[in-house]
Amino acid sequence: MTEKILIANRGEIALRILRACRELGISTVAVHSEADRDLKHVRLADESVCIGPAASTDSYLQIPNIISAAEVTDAVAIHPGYGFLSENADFAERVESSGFAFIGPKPETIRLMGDKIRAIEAMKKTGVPCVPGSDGPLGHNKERTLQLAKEIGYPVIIKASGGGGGRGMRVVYSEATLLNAISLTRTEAGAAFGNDTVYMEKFLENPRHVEFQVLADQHGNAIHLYERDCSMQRRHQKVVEEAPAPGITEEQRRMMGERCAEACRRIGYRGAGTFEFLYENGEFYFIEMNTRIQVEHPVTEMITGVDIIKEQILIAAGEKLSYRQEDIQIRGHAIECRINAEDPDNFMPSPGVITQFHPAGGPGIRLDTHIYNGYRVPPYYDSMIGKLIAHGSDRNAALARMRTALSEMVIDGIKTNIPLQERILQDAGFGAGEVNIHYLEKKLGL
Ligand code: MV4
Repeated sequence: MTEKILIANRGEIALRILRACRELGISTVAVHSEADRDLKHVRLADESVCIGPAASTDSYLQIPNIISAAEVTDAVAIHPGYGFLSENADFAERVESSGFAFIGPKPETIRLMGDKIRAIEAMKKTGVPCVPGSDGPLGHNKERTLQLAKEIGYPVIIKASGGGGGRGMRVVYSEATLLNAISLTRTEAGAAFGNDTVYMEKFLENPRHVEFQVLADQHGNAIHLYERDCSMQRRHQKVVEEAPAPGITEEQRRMMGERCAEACRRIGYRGAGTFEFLYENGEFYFIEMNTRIQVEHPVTEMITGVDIIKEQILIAAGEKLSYRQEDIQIRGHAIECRINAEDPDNFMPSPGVITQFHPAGGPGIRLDTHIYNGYRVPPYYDSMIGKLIAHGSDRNAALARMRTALSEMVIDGIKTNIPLQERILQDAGFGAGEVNIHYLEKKLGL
């Protein structure tokens, strides 16, 4: 088994990975920036290495520094967490060519999924339903492009193949603006991603964001852990996530989950992954695949009982999956509220010292956070400081537990979005489980 894992991340996910390592009896190496010496997981890790100054470009994104830290500490494997280098195929390649195990998919799979056109093509071939669209890059023939958009039907969306996660897209409502929108998107994509390839899809106007969690080992086994609804978002930042997705039939979730697992088998996927879909009028449309552990993985863990991080580590060590599909049953409902160090009125980051911290607790409550009394939230990184997860026998039970938990949590010294989360949890539309991706920005007037 893996003896020592280097955790190439910070904050709550670094602590989450450290806990999984402890349970498996694996030693840990924390790497941190100069601003992160006081992180909780750095203190708890068996060893720690400073990998550079505060700016993440000089530390958490410095591939040579991380490889060197793995070398000097004799680590066997590297867990990238989410963000930072987690979906960087070059990093995964360098990790493996340096003799370490990368806890994630093969570099070529990361590269495939990073190219949105190739990812869609691969998924379509395996029977995963996709959005009607150009089925490949847009060429430079104007007549053909106009004809294609007419066939797809307006509105259409132009997306950069090198984009994803909401970066590099433009919605077009009429023929008059199509060609200009394409050249603008091309120019921006070329500058932002070094790749000006763009594609076209039918623009779905009021979809929900529903994603399926999968796990695949290196022996050809793949299972799905059902789905999450992440529609409650603002500017492509998820705010609340839940599992299972409200209003989806048992038959549909089984069928879609199996399609995702089968796609994993067909492409030789390895590790944990997420298939992102838009869900509208009872139909699923694949848009992207994430090849990393995701922030919202705990809601899936709560309803299935599977420790997804432990499975990632075991898969990387060459073990077979600990579960067969028949072993995976949905138990109840789970909701996650992201806790951010930000002003709830204007979303500005609010770094500083946490002077008082009283965590929520009780039955069905899980709090994934690295904060503690006296911890200083640095201004250099993402403002998410924790995740509050509530599990209950059904959606209403989970909602009630979440409301109670939010009301008892105290984080003083900085501003947090807890008041915003309390408003969301009181909202009738959210309570009814009928929200799409525009709900938070529109109805709550944000
Ligand atoms: C779309 C779409 C509507 N129609 N594609 C945004 C993030 C990236 N993953 C894909 N995105 C979208 N693609 C088609 N054909 C609407 C979005 C979208 C969105 C998707 C998921 C969650 C939040 C979103 C917010 C705005 C737009």
